[in-house]
Amino acid sequence: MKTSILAAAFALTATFVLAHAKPATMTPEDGSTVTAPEVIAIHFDAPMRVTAFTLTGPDGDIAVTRTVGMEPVTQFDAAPGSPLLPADYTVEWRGMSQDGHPMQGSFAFAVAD
Ligand SMILES: [Cu+2]
Repeated sequence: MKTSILAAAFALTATFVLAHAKPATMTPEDGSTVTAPEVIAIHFDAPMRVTAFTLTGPDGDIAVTRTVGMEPVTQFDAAPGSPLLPADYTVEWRGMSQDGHPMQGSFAFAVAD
């Protein structure tokens, strides 16, 4: 009995220490209208291994260059392969938090005329 209580206490502590990372800010901000961004960024509150990043525009997926690989980072940047024309865009990402939890999110922005 005592052992299982200790195990439960340890599990709770571990969960607290290794809380999963989540996005703190995104650039461009979700729902914003901006001039064509040179970099799309996600700032995480703790290191995140970003396993997938997709930028979608009116004609489908747009090639981006990641400035980081698969290492866990708090600042993820990706640059569109060509200037973004005025339109609506969506970003979808997937990642692995350092506590082992898979995470995902999306946000959208518009490039103004
Ligand atoms: Cu978690």
